[in-house]
Amino acid sequence: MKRAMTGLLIALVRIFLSAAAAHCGSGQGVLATAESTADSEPRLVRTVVLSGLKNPWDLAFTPDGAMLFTEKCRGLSVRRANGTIRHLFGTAGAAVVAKDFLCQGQSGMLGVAVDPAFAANRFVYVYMLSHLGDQANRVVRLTVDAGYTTVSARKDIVADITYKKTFNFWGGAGTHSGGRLRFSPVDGFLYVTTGDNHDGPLPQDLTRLGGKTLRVDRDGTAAPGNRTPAGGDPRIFTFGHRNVQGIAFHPDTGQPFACEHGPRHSDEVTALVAGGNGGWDPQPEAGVTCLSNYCGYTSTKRDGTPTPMTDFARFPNALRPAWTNNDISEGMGPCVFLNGAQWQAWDGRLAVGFLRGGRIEFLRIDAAGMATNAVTVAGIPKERMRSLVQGPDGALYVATDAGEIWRLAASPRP
Ligand SMILES: [Ca+2]
Repeated sequence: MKRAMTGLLIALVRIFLSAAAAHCGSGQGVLATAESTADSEPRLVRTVVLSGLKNPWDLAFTPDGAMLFTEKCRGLSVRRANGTIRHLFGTAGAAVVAKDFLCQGQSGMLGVAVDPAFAANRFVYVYMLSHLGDQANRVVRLTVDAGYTTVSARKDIVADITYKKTFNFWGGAGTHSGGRLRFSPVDGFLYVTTGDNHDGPLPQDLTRLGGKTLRVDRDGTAAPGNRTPAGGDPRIFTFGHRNVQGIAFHPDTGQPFACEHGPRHSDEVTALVAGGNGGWDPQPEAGVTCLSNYCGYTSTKRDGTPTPMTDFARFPNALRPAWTNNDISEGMGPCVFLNGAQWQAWDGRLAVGFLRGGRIEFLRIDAAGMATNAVTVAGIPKERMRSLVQGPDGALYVATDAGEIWRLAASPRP
């Protein structure tokens, strides 16, 4: 009851803040957080940068301030620093039409990343579903011209990331495709997150790329030091994942953290270590049957215990989650570390976005890589949070399924 009353109060405060923000005009409002009493916590100002988009999925900035963004069923576009927008790659109307591009369920044009040496090579990367070959998610490298008018020199650097081709009991084609692309600022390699496709054996199958994080160079070759278990695909960095749609690098240590969309009973943030097993194994155990041979929502156990996101009973050395979502899933998606003095008390926190949960939280991660505190960003609209990126201006950019890209800028409180 007390929890329900607290929830009601928070909801009322949010409604008030939303109404206050709505009166500020130009999509701009001064926001606060439920816990924002300390002087050292910054003020957040939200601005709507773009609206009217169709399922924006990810965004990335070039060094000169252009913002690349994807729309799941449309493709890759760019918003230049001067505000002009151009559809570069994807469906009809793009500067370059990708005839093999498919959009199906949760799959389509998902992650986008900019090469660390972009100023010299003009390389950008997208994660897209293609009907070429055996139908797969691909990491495609493109070269953007100096004026951001077109792309060229397509090279599919990873062409064999599994994709759910057909409907099964648990959902339609295209489900659980992962899709985030991020370069590590420390080692310079490209990290690719994938999903389990509602395929029971896939996350622990080291010969296929679904349910993994991958670590490759700009040509798609396995990076050195992945420590993939013997017999595995050397591009695999970690395995035993469900559906990783966020990956971020600690600003001090460079350690990658995965943000993972769980089944009904958990979401997880996990510090990744080369060769590690995330401990997700939705294939039926001996003597157990599951619909469509996938136990991800029900149980692999005779006692009915739900399949855990990290099964320490079967994998004692599995990667220990830094944070879990208190026995529910709210669809954790993107994440990024906040970095810079403008974030004051929140400098170094991990921002995580939720889809069904419709909110952003800032997690404090301790020296051991464990989350010790979470602050909910209040006063922002409740939307499905699809992408979180810190821009070159130090602000947090947010893409929502509803079709907007926001800028959340931190500044000292007056
Ligand atoms: Ca796990």
